[in-house]
Formats: sequence, structure tokens, C-alpha cells
Amino acid sequence: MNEWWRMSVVYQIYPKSFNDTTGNGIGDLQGIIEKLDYLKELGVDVLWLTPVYASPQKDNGYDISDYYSIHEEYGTMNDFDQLLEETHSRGMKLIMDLVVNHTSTEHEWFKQSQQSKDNPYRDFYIWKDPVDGEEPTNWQSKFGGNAWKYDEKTGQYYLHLFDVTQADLNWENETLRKHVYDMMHFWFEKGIDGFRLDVINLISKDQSFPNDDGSVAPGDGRKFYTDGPRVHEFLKEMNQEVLSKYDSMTVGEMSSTSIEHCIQYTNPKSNELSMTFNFHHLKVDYPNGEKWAIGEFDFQALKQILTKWQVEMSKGGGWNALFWCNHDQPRVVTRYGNDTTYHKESAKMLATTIHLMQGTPYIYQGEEFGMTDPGFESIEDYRDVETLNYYHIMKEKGMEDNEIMEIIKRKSRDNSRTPVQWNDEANAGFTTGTPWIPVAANYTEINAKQAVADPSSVFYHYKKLIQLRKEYALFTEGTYRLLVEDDKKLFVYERVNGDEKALVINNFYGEEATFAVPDEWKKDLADSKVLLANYDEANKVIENEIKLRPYESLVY
Ligand code: TEU
Repeated sequence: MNEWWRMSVVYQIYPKSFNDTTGNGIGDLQGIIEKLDYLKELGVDVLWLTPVYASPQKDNGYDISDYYSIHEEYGTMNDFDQLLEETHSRGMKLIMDLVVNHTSTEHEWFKQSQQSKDNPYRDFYIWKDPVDGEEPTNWQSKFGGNAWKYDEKTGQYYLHLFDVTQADLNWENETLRKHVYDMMHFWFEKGIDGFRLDVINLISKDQSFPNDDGSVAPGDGRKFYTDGPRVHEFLKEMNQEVLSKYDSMTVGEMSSTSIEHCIQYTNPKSNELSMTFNFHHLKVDYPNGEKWAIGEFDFQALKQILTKWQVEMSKGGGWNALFWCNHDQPRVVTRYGNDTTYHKESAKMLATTIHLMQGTPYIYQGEEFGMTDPGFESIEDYRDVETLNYYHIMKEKGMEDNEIMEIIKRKSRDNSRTPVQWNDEANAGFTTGTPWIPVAANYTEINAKQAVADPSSVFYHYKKLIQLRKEYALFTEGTYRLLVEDDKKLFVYERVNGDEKALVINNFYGEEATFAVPDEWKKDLADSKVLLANYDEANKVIENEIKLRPYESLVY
């Protein structure tokens, strides 16, 4: 099957931090329109817009109060229609974020549901009686604290797997599902090209609502509510009722899932989704699986996990989304690279590592020119609800402020939410007003304008990677094999498709490394040219060995 999204590269836009044209310090839709030519120059095919629907913004739009209108600070429906038209006129596609595991508690459905036990909308959400005067189960919210909120008016608790202002929808309710599908049709009829589905593997809860018996290893995350009993049934129904009627792309965000489920979610024979995000490669720096703790990343685990997902998903006919960064994750050049001495080299090496694997690559705004974590020291500079919740949780545990801030500086989702650094002018050219969140201090050196003017910048490395994917079907269709798997510094893999093959060699560390060329590659390397390098002058093969410089990356 040769679906267009298998050959595409997706660019993720977090509108609030992308580009402000009104001076209110918040990014907007007109700001995105202003940058479409820049994105076309980069060469991306699809834009993924995180939620722009009406929202009280407690979770920056992942708390939706009206699926049918645009959040007023981002603009109007006319602005959206113009953005869609301008995107399409440039030959690019646009997908929206579908947040239907929960709504804001300010959504009309929830306001109705909260009125009384016999309100027609009551069963759109998950309400339970107290058990022994307490919460119905011991489930914990992903944003800290118990996942149930008591509602005095009707004497019951409602479930919120995320913030208390994000009430979980009851997907057992057929009428609710119908409302979701109608809303999806509304956006497809406007001409969008697909959806990213927010935590979509959480929508089916085990209706016995079992307590968490602690049997799941910490950090595994797979709980009683991930990949629930009817999740595949619901996605097949969604596909049948909506997705199958449009030439669309879907990517499911799968919180703590398994390869088996992701094969089922994405194998075309399943008629569910096009591809999935999983996060196992972004938990190798979670000590004992704990996000809110500091630890160096486990390089061997990183290689093994990425390799396992490459091999198994391909074997099962599944399809991966390939990514390092998004609006929930720290910036990868800080996290797994070196954002000082070897900033450019390591940013390029990381891009090469993920982009030449099998799957659909995603670039998160600013990643294309090497934006870094901002390194904010004060809690006053943070905005993220998850971060602020954990700040208070760690304070209540009696942790010292400086210890807490060291963790938050490394782990906060705000690390990827600072304004895009367009140039070296005030506020990095993001706004003429006061930005809703401070701009990272290094915007004078690291910004899009500088990158576009520098042929050796990270920007042109991403552009070249996108071109390679278009030029060689090998990167879409070829097999994947990890080489020198126990090497402590090198991540080396080969891609093979018939008589086409490529060798991708990445030094993940800031010191020299030696790659001993395997027999099957000796002749090829002698003859083949370097397809892509991240140092200006490429390295040479000497006596069947390649000496790699710090963070050096080579593709043959
Ligand atoms: O994220 C799901 C999720 O679990 C995230 O909270 C993320 O994995 C976690 O913060 C990492 O520590 C989705 C959206 O991407 C996120 O922005 C929303 O806050 C969340 O769902 C609720 O909608």
C-alpha cells in the first residue's frame, strides 16, 4: 500500500508559541500563515496543529470547551479557513489535534452532566459513587494526585486522568461516540487532511474499575486504563464511521502502550489508524521509570528500544511515527545531545539517527534549527499545569527548592514551549508584546534567520534529510538492521531495499569513536560516496576503520 503519509515528513506547530501577529504575546493563526513559505522552504509535507479549539487554556488547548470554534486568542474560523487554503495552495497538508479522551469541565456537555444524575448528558462522563466514603478507586492522575474529583451537587466523583479541569468522556456511551464522529466530519468537510489523536489508547476503561494493585512496574505506565478492552473496537468504528470516507492520515498518541497493540492499531488490515507515537525511547532517562528525577540516558536501552520497534513493527505490518521532540518533551539536543560545544554537530547527528529509520518523521517547531531547553531557574518562569502540579507535590514532600528546580529544569514540558526564536531582535521576533512565557536567552545566537543564512546550519541538514527521504524509496520501504549493537558510543544501522542500501553511523558522544567496517560493507564503503555528513569535511575510511569525531554522523 503506497499511502501518501508513508513518504511524508510532518512539522508540529504549537500555536501558542509559534508566532504572534497581534502583540498580545500569544501565537496565532495569522502568525502561522506568515511562516508557511519558511516551512515550504524546509520541505515538510504535513503540518500538525496542536489544539486551536475554544479552551480555557488550563492545559494550553488540551482542555476543549467547544470543538466547533477557534480559541479567540488564536483568531477566528475565517483565519483557520485562510490557513487551510494557504497551506494547501503550497502543496502541503494540515492535520488537527483530536482530543476526545476528555473535555474541559467548561464544555457545555460537562456543565449539563454536572446538573443532575438524570441529566441527558450525565452519562457522557464517568461518574461513580464514593466507596467507603472515599474515591471510587486509587487511580492517580498523570498530573499528580487522585484521578477522581468529588462533586458536592450530586454526591458523586468524576474521573479525570489528567487535570481536574479535564473530565474523561465515557466512550461506552454510543450517543457520545456519535457526537465525536459528527464533529470529525465537520472538520473533514472543511478540508483538513487528518488528525493526531490525543491519548487515544485511554478511551476504553475496564468497566469493573479495578484498583491499581501496584503490579505494573513503576514507569511502565501501562495501567488498567491503557489499551483498554474496547479500544480497538472503538477505533474500528471511528474508521468505519469517519476516517474511511476521506483520503486521510491519522496518528495515535499511545501513552504507555505495547508493540503488539501498535501493530494492531496501524496494520492496514486492522482498519484503525495510519501510525502511532510511542514513548518508550523517551523514558531511557527516567531513573527507575520515574520522570521527575534526574539521570543520564541509557544509550544501550535507547538503541535496543528503537531497534525493537523498527524490526517488530515492520514484521507486523505496522507503521511508526519517528520523533525525538514534541510539546510534552524536553528539546532533544539538550536531552540526548550537547547544546553547547557540539550544538550543531549533535543536533544534526540526532536528526540523522531518527529520520533515516522506517516510519514517518516528525519535526517539532524550532527543532529544525536546534532550539535548546531554556534552562529556567525560577518556578516563576514556568506555565505548564503538569510542571506546576509536580512543583507543589515535591514541595509537600519536603524537597528543597533548588533540588526541585534542578529536576524541573530538566523535565518540564515548558522546555519545548518557549517562543520560536525567529531572529535576534526583541523577543526573538515572536511578538511585539510580552510573551506568555519567556524566550530562551540564547535566541540571539540560535534563531531561524541565522540558520537560513548559514548553509552549514542545522536547518539545511533537516532539509537534506527530507530530500533524501523523497529521493530514495529505501528509507521508506527498506529493512533495518542494527550493527555493532554493543558499542558504547556508536548507533549504527543499515537500511536495505533490493540492491539499494545505506549505512547510517552516529557517534552519540563527545569523544572520538572507531567504527570497524564489517566485511559486508568493506567493498561498498571503498566505492560509495558519503550521502550525508554533519562535519564540513567528511571522514575517510582508513584500513577498513572509520575514526569518528565527537557527535560525528555519516551516511553512506
Ligand atoms: O499527552 C499525554 C501525556 O501523557 C502527556 O502528559 C505526556 O506524555 C506527559 O506529560 C509526559 O510526562 C497528551 C498531550 O500531548 C498533552 O499535551 C496533554 O497535556 C495530555 O495529553 C492531556 O490532553
